[in-house]
Amino acid sequence: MKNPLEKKICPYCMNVISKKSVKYFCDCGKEAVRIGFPKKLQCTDENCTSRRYRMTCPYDACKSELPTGILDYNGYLRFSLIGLSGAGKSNFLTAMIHEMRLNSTGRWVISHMNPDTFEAYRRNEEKMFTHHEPVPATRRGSIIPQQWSISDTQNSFLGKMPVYSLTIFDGAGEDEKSVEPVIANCIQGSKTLVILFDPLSIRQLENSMDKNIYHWSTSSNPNEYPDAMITSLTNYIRNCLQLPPSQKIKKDVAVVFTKIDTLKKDFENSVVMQESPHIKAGGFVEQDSIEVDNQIRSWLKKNGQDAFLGVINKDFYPERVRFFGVSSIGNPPVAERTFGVITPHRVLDPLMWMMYRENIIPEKTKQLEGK
Ligand SMILES: Nc1nc2c(ncn2[C@@H]2O[C@H](COP(=O)(O)OP(=O)(O)OP(=O)(O)O)[C@@H](O)[C@H]2O)c(=O)[nH]1
Ligand SMILES: [Mg+2]
Ligand SMILES: [Zn+2]
Ligand SMILES: [Zn+2]
Repeated sequence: MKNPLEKKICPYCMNVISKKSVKYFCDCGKEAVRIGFPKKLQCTDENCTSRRYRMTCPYDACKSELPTGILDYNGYLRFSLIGLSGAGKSNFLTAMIHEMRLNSTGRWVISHMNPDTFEAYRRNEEKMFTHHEPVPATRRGSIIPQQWSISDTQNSFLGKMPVYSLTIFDGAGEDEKSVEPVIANCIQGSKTLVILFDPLSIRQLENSMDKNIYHWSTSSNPNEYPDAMITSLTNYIRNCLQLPPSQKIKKDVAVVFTKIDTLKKDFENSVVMQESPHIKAGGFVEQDSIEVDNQIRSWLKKNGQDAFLGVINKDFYPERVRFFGVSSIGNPPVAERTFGVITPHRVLDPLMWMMYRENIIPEKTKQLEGK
């Protein structure tokens, strides 16, 4: 269970907020104050009859409306999806929320905290799961952090159901040159950085794979130097954190290989291609996750990408890094911009790892088939 005394943070500017510091505004636009016993909100205009109030961030540069209940959550998970354009961030996020909503065996209930979050998700979900098309590329300037809450319906803390706040930031493909303040804030405030990497961006794979599948799965050009791509990303993170090159980045890092469906030939029946065990086990199966981590690292080495691992080791603390393999659609696309049946594969693994690291879910051992 999480520490209920954990600092509360504004999900937009990432500054610390508290019950005392937040501001309230009445529907009429005037400030509202908490008075009486028990404390009740009241408009500062004595003649106002409105009874609807908004809670806002106290920082002048932010003043964003805060999701109701933000001060009462049991824990906060905040992560940013970072990756070059076309890495698969938005399809991954959509599949992840979709799986949490529909396939988490009823234990976890995920709810949006504001209408914008749900609308952003709904649009992408419809594209992917109804029309079987990839979600559109994310536009710069249109980025909002998504605010979700996760309720653990099978647990209780002092008689209450634990609820965790989940702030997710899905940016437009990162490039080193420009760092927008909203992105820098989100990266600074993230506990975990989720670096998404498209294995198809490794040039040599282009020739070892079905040409159609390759082209239907990539929207960017392959690259001779995947390690340099990772360096661009870590430089970008450093810029956001204003961190000199001599210091490692002090964050948990999930390095997520996307589009793993296109590598079935390479991974065959290995663990990464098998169904994820975590949700079924009701916790985090550390052993499974370590096996997946090893398999992805070995695959990189086999494909001559030791330098990739070198950059990760140099820029992050090795004990805070975990590799994952996911497929947001489960199978390669069947035509240009067309998905077939969508069966997301292991898309909840990185989130479950974060929940495990935050003591929200326990460690479980691997269950044998049929048990
Ligand atoms: N085979 C396969 N292709 C995928 C998968 N996920 C995404 N793709 C392909 O990758 C393309 C880019 O995916 P996006 O999720 O839009 O990538 P992004 O990182 O959000 O890109 P930007 O918004 O431009 O930063 C999609 O148009 C799909 O063609 C997957 O799981 N498998
Ligand atoms: Mg995107
Ligand atoms: Zn704020
Ligand atoms: Zn009023």
